[in-house]
Amino acid sequence: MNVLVVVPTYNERDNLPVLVPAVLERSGYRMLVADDGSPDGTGALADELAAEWGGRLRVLHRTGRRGLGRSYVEAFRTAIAEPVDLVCQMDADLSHDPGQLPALVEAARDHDLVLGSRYLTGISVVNWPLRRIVLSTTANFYIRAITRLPVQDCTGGFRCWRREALARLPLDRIVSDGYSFQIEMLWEASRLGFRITEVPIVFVERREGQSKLDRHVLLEALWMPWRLRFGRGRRR
Ligand SMILES: Nc1nc2c(ncn2[C@@H]2O[C@H](COP(=O)(O)OP(=O)(O)OP(=O)(O)O)[C@@H](O)[C@H]2O)c(=O)[nH]1
Ligand SMILES: [Mg+2]
Repeated sequence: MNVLVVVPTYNERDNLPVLVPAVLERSGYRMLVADDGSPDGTGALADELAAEWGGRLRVLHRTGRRGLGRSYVEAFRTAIAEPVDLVCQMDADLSHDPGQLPALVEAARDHDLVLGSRYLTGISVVNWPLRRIVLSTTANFYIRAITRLPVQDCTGGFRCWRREALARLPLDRIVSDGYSFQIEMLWEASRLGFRITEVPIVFVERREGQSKLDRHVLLEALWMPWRLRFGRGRRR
């Protein structure tokens, strides 16, 4: 299987040099970094890493308004035009363990979308303060209750798509900027009747750099389930 791993970055200069070799140590894997003009120089660092790794790492330098959703949409548009079987997505902050990529890839043999799930076997998060655990589990409960999406972890960013399936998603309809992007993509995948499954992952809180989770991102994620359920047609 040929795998392209898409990684959005904003101020991840301490994390990216650790992540890249950990992903690319496997043959058949390539990476696409989508940097949003990080003030800390992550983009330039990514270019240096790309020179080191030859054609296996490419960097997309975004201009214009920054945003996680926008970055993913742009990167996925590039990814679906690539000659790969699978497109994975993961955070750059080492919260997602590259060692768990093969498990996602394996499950994608007979699924269109594989979700790395923190909530499949209890709650698998390391170093999260209690308030983050409460926030995330409550958010997931709330999102599932409104959207009736049949999965445990609707907001995670560690996923694997079959490229052909990803190419069928209406990327131009995606409006989320923050991490409610993950909810929207999952909703569209579910509407299209994709074969979706979850595999357990362990999520480790970032050690370096800062979280970009802010009030706007949270409000967007609270609003999005209602918008999806009532504003954009019901799930089949
Ligand atoms: N290109 C781009 N990447 C972003 C943006 N915001 C966040 N990211 C990246 O998206 C990934 C997830 O962001 P985080 O800040 O870790 O958000 P989070 O995982 O929800 O929050 P924490 O759990 O606190 O780390 C990381 O790789 C970030 O660098 C953005 O506006 N543009
Ligand atoms: Mg993170």
